[in-house]
Amino acid sequence: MLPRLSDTIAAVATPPGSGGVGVVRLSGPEALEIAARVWRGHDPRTSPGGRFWHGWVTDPESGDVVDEALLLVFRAPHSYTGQDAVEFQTHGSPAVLRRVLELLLAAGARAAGPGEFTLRAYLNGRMDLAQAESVLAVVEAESETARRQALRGLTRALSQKIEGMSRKLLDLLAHIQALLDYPEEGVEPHEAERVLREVIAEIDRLRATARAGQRVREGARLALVGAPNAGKSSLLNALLGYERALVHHEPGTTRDYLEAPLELEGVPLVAVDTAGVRATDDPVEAAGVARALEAARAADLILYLADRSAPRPEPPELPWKRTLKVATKADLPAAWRDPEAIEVSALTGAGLDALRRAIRERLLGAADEGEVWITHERHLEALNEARAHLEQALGAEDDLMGMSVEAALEALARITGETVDEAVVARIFQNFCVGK
Ligand SMILES: Nc1nc2c(ncn2[C@@H]2O[C@H](COP(=O)(O)OP(=O)(O)OP(=O)(O)O)[C@@H](O)[C@H]2O)c(=O)[nH]1
Ligand SMILES: [Mg+2]
Repeated sequence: MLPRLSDTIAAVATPPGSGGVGVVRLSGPEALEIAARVWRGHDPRTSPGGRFWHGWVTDPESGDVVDEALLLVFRAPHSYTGQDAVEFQTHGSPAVLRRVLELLLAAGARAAGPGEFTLRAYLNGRMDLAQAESVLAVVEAESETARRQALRGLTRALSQKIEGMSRKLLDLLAHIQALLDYPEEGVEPHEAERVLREVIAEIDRLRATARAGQRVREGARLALVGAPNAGKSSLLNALLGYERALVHHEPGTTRDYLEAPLELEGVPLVAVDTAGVRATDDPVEAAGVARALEAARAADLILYLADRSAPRPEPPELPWKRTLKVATKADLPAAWRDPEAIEVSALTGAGLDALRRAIRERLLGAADEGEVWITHERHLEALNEARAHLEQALGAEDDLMGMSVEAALEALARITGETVDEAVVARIFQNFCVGK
């Protein structure tokens, strides 16, 4: 069940903690009325939309001033939610924000649930469902690439693609219908197969970006493994740009694994430095080696490092499909070469850019930055389903083809939220923060 639109809801929109400014939002039919009760300054009820006023948030019971503030007035439908709405900009103190919210609740507002403002925007037709999901993605974007992709969603780039495909399928459907309804009228045989294949190809282009989309949104784990002294900790530090891990010429320096967050070419990563892998009788070192191999198994991508200036070691068992080979200490004379390995020197920085690019390419595939990426599992599922129906439509009799095309249209429309059930909508908005 979705929450009621007729309540006036309030929430602190800025993150917990202190900041220069804090924002409390209010949206609903009573927004201006409730705001007026706690405001000393220009009466919001007589204010046009799109204006802001200076004044004081005031406790109506005691007359005490809570804070000096700005009040922003939005009038339906020209607001984020499409309803009458008010925003208070106060000083960004947790004590002030809590108090302002308390006063608004006492004055008749209800505490907003997660994502309820954006939910209202969606239900009021201010944005479609894919856009609403992009709002969350923008808020959560941790890297430049993630931000750019989320913004594409916000500006309806994905929605427009979906609508473009849907239009082609609707035309096809109309044609099939005409053939079925007026067989004697000599309706031209349609080019169903061409249209179906065209839309399938468009869907496949989008599906190919899904891995990249998920990676930039959720990040990936990168494990550095190799023999002791291979230069794992040195490479981690070089990628990070600061001395995070202990480096020493003694083999066996890193005993436990350590994790460090890192943004690499627009991809948010957690880099994991591990103990050097070798056979050992030392129980503590053996436990470290076991953890190293565990970290490798859990990683989305493994860097297997081997010292190029020393005899080549026997590699451990690794999932080679998700492993990049790295030859380290490239500033020293080479004892061996491997054309498959990326040569780097943590000391001079040589080869690091090539390594970064290779990591990015392995994690994101060939997805083009200029394209719309699929960033949500939900969208991918809908595309997969639409594709399956279109495959069925290929070569089917007209009436069956029509049914399959209709089913594909229904699946596509779920992405923008034209056909989607309430439970799904409720689940999507549960992931939002309160105040958005
Ligand atoms: N010349 C040169 N020396 C390097 C380079 N990278 C690492 N070293 C040296 O190699 C030694 C081992 O480096 P570490 O980064 O501690 O190696 P590790 O793989 O983390 O070693 P463990 O933690 O013992 O498994 C240190 O003396 C480093 O200074 C490099 O690119 N060039
Ligand atoms: Mg180390």
